[in-house]
Amino acid sequence: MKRITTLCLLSGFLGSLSAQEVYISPVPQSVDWSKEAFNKPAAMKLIGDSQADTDAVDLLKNNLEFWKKGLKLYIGERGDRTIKPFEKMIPQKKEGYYLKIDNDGIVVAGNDNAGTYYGVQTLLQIMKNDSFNCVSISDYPDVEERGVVEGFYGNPWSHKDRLRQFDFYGKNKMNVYIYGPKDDPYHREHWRDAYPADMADKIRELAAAAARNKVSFVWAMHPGNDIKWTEEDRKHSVEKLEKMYSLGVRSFAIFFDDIFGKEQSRAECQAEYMNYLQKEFVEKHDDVSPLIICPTEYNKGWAGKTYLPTLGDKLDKDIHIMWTGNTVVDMIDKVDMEWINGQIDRKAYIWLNYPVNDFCIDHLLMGPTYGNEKTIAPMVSGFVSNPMEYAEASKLSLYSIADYTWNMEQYDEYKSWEYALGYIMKNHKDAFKVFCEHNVDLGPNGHGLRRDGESASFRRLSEKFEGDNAYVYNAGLLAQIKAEFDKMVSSADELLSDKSEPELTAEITPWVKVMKYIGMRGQLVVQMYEDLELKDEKSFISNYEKHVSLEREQKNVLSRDFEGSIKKPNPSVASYAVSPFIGNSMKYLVRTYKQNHTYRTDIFPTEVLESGRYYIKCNGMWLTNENANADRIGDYPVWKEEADVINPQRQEWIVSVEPSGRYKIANAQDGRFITGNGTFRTSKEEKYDSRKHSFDILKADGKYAVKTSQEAGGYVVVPAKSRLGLKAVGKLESRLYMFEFIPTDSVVTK
Ligand code: 14T
Repeated sequence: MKRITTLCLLSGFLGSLSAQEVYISPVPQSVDWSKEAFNKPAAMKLIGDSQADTDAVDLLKNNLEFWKKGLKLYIGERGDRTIKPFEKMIPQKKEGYYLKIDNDGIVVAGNDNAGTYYGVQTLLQIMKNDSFNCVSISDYPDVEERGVVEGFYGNPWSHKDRLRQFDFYGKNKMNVYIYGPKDDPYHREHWRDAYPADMADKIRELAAAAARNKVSFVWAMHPGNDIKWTEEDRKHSVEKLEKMYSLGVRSFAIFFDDIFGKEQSRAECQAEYMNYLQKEFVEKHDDVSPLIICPTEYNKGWAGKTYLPTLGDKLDKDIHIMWTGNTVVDMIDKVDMEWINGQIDRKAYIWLNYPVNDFCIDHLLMGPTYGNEKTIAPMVSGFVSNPMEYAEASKLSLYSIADYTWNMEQYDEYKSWEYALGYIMKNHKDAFKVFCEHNVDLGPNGHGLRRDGESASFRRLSEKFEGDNAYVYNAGLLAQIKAEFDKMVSSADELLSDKSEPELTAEITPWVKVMKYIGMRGQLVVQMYEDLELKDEKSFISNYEKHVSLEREQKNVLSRDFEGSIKKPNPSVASYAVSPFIGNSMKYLVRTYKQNHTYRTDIFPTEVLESGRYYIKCNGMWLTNENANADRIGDYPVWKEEADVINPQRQEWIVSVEPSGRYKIANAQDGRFITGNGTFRTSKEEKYDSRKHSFDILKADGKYAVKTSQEAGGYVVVPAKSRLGLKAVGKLESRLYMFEFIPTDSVVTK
């Protein structure tokens, strides 16, 4: 009874299901619910299990109990005796299946082995519910290869992450996982070398686990940085692939991305090399799948006139070619597909750079997965998503990618997102939804992709308050705004206490904490509006001080703060609407307070530059922490011509004003501070010492001059050739030493 109520509520909310229908994801091609209720039997009897796909049978037996007598469950694939009577019901499609559940019996009939397996997955989804109606389903995928490419820069997924992913792919009917983490040395930097024994064992285990879930484990090699087009390196390549074959890998990809301009990026050479691998490796085995190549010119923005047509022409027609769209990070439409398929004389294999966040690592991408056109299924040979280094959090979007690639035309991004929320955080769906709504947009980033709808309910209120209302006290509106902050705090508390999804909770905790800090800061802001209205100076000042300390604590929260971590971001949550509201409000509040009161106005800093995160530029160059590693000694910041798209944090500097009014400048990626010598610290023992390591910052014409402290000599910091130099004051032309400090959240490069 209780169950039925929940179902009713759910269906009322989503507006489409009646009480006896069950939501199935990916949404099947054709579902026919009858009016008749299915009476869950006391016992079931399994028929056909000796001939049917063994993974499907194992899955079934691990989840349901079978007896010598009971309602009959027939299982098998086309050609099996057991399901002969139902054969004409099976869709003639790869990985298709027919599923019937009624009071005469249950039938799971696959068009092939994977079909039977997916039929069982659907059956299990339905059987999780206590009551539902009889149903028959005819189903198959729209896209042949559906899944994930672990292809990001940063901390690779853990072994456990990957095993948990494969289980998730099986349940959501994704069938490919391409292994290509940029920071696995045996994938890229030392591609020629074999994996050491312990890592090899793990790969073997992964390939087997993937297979059990009907996922093909594709191992990718990235030789492009240093491969020579010689017989010797061709042999090295085949040897490495054979080694991987011996670990149970049966599918392979070769990546030539991000080697633009190198000798290794020539289409003729790549094609010849790939065809060699096809002949000397793939065709030497009878169980290796077609190769996949990620080309160097993998998006339209980078495509010249000849590279892609050359690949299209010369590459063996069996080889798949990957493609990210019009730009590196882009959603895919039909016109794009027509263009690329014409270039490469085959159907492109889509590498979707979403929800990958290696270029905006302080953001989690938890919004609906939207923007890919729903008619491109017949034009792609595969569709894989490059996810976040946060494996569990990525499942939110991957759930929708699975749904989209299985049944494109019926894909509904918002409905799919709603169900995904409940799927990955069952016990705290509402709190999790609040969290996800505040983690949608990427913020300004080098690739230009933005996502709509972040903090939507908050924004409706804040826009009113900041717009028409011009920050003027408005009790009703402020009460509504406060309720939004309260929701952030209470949802954060609920998620922080979660025990049911420890893996997901571990990943998102730093973000959840930041959401809580922002919520609490917002509550203080609302109180300060009231204090100002009531002219309660004491309360205003005390709330102001609380806010300052919360803000400081928030900036100390780090994600991935473990030894050897490649990136340690300070989470950015609700950066689109909520944080700007708080910042603008604080400015308004302090300014207004100062105009009308004198009590303790000395506590407000007169900052030349506000504490925050900045890019530091001079003469068009970016100050960069080249060798990011908090333990390294002897490094110094250097000037780079380009914005770093892969590791933007290397060019991000945390500038904080000290009680002295001087500034500490530290790198955002590894926390190393700049000393009074213009270098990073010069010995392990050297600790941050404000007297020697902080700087005076002076402002003129929108630019800044930076001076070392008196204790450090009172020099002017200058942009020496490739690093920071020091000059005595007075001998300089001012334009040489004027730096730009650009707040990182205001940079739009597109
Ligand atoms: F192979 C490609 F399809 C691809 O997307 N390569 C990388 C990928 O590993 C990375 O995760 C993704 C998002 O950052 O973008 C590509 O990496 C880039 C892209 C750039 F524009 C690296 C440097 C760039 F300048």
